[in-house]
Amino acid sequence: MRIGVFDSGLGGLTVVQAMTQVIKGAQIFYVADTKNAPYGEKTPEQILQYSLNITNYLINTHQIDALILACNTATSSAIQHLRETYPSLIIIGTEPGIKPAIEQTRTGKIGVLATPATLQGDKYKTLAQMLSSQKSVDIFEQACPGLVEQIEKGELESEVTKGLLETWLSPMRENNVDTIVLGCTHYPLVGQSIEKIMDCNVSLIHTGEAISRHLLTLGIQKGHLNEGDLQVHIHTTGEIRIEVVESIIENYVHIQVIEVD
Ligand code: DGN
Repeated sequence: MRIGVFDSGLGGLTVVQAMTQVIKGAQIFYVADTKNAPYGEKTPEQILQYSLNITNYLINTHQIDALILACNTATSSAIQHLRETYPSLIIIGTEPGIKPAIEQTRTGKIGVLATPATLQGDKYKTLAQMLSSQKSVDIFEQACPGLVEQIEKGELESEVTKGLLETWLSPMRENNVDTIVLGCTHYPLVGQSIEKIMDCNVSLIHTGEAISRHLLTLGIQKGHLNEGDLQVHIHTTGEIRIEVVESIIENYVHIQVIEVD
């Protein structure tokens, strides 16, 4: 199976990392669109155009059978259009895991951390409204502008990053939030800092595992998976921090700079 995965930068590698735990016999072609990162402050039209350019590249150059939008922001702006444009491609997006958070909270208070674009998107608002009307929970939403940039710079544990997280998380800590949805695929990379600030009284929900299981089911149904090795090829449209890549993925074939537009 040939699987294309993309994100604005390195965050989607947290999804690839989860995929490496369950998928075998496949080639993963990852695109980090660092030239256009961050997506969180771009318009939906711009994000759709970047997503189309990357998808065309992955189809034409790597003949992919499946596409994973390892980015909440791109999913909310582009997945519908991509599904209409490429009906024969398996397409899986990333959505904040509000449903599992609502199912597992004990205090009835959950937090959602995401980019401004994800929280403002209709897809997120509809999902949050629908789920919170089914079970009475308080949702503490927090947009985190600038956090993706800090992570891309490799500043996972810097004072600035910790300071931003302290500010954003303090209302959640004061209000007994016990489950936090990581609504951006970059945020698992600062998961340990989040746990520390919340005094370890919190469960973090990220979507890499659910996406991998879904892909495994679809890949098996379509007969695309075999028993061989899994290889990860990393492509980037701009600068990339190799030390951050290597802190997420231990074995990859290469890192290659590409142009997609
Ligand atoms: N990893 C992307 C997401 O899940 O939304 C980050 C988007 C961005 O570039 N801000």
